[in-house]
Amino acid sequence: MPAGPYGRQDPMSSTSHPRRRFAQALSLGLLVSLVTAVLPASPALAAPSRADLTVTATGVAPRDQVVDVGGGVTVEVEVRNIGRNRVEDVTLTYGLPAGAYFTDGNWPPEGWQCDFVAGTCTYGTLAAGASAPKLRFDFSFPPAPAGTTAAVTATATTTSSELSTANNVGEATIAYVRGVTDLEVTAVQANPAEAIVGDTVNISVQVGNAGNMAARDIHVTVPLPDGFARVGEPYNYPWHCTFGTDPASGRPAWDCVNTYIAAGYTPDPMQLTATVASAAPGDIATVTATATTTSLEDDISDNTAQSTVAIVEPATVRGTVWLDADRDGVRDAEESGVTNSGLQVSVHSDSTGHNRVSASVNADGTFTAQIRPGGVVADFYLRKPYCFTPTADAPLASYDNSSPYESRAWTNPVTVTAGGEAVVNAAVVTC
Ligand SMILES: [Ca+2]
Ligand SMILES: [Ca+2]
Ligand SMILES: [Ca+2]
Repeated sequence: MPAGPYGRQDPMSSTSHPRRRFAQALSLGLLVSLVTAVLPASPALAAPSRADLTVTATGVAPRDQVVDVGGGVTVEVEVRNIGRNRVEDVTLTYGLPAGAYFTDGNWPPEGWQCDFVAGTCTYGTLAAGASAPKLRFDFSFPPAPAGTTAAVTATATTTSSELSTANNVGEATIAYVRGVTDLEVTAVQANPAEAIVGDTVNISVQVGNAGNMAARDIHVTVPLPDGFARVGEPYNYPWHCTFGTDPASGRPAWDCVNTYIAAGYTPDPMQLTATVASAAPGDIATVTATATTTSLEDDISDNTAQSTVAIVEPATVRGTVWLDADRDGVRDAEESGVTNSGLQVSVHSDSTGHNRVSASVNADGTFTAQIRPGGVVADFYLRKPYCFTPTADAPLASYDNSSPYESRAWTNPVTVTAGGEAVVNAAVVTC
């Protein structure tokens, strides 16, 4: 088999003969010089070493779409130098549809300086192969029919010589879609869910906008439940709640207003308070909230939600604050309730400390209170010279006799059921 530069070499014989090796070396040298002679004509090396900016512009989902009534758009632009030389003094000029503008709050990334009124940004030197920090800006687009498109363009220029300027424009296409709001009453809560006559009920209503378009002039109507009396409207920002007559039903109702809820946003809930005035145990009071907007809305099936309050019989807490006259820690037959002590008793919810009711205190040291069923604690106040003392009959949770004028005590929690009764006592000695 012949060996040579144009033939297939036998690996066993290619270097075995000095003359053949010499011939190979000659041929190889010839080939190298041929290749060298041909190379300058190849396109890759024919290119002069110049800079070359490229620009890409991309709409950032979901703000690469805009609703037909007009709205917000976000576009990201990247400027890159794909050339072999650095570029200097890069200027990027934005092109926006008529009526579109940079919204407030845009800020150029590091290294860029922008004039958002003129729609231009500048950057210093960009090395060969380097990308400038991406520019991500928000725009407001004017109304246009759904199905149409509009574009944000960004065009780069430089004082440096460029290989091509055909790739210096980036364009982000923005699609117009139909805009629709979708208010949702996401929560109606009434606390407590079981109440007695006289209780304060806290009503909380949360309304959000699940649509793709901002909702305007939102009203939430909450009729006063039957048997309830309005107390007030605590701090409700961003809602503004008033109480009056609902024009639609002629019934007393709250009307809570919010001028604007952005697409996809759920503001803080509104809080309303009422007392159970004239209901009877066994009644179920219904709290209903209904949301409306003047903006376009297709689905109003989720614009109403309800909660209920069950009116239950109160529980009774009663007892005696008795004087342990012989100080033996036992309530003896002749030891009666303390008198002329200025005794005050209140009963409140164990878990929250709220829902406090004052007990009726009798001259003989007995008392009684009616309260919402659940875990409750009684606390006592009386004047000196009486001091509280824990006994087997009255195992206090804590007491404080330190004041020269008064003494205070708190019972352990007891649980009372609707219509049920619990007895809690306290013992005092003269001190
Ligand atoms: Ca270019
Ligand atoms: Ca809805
Ligand atoms: Ca005693």
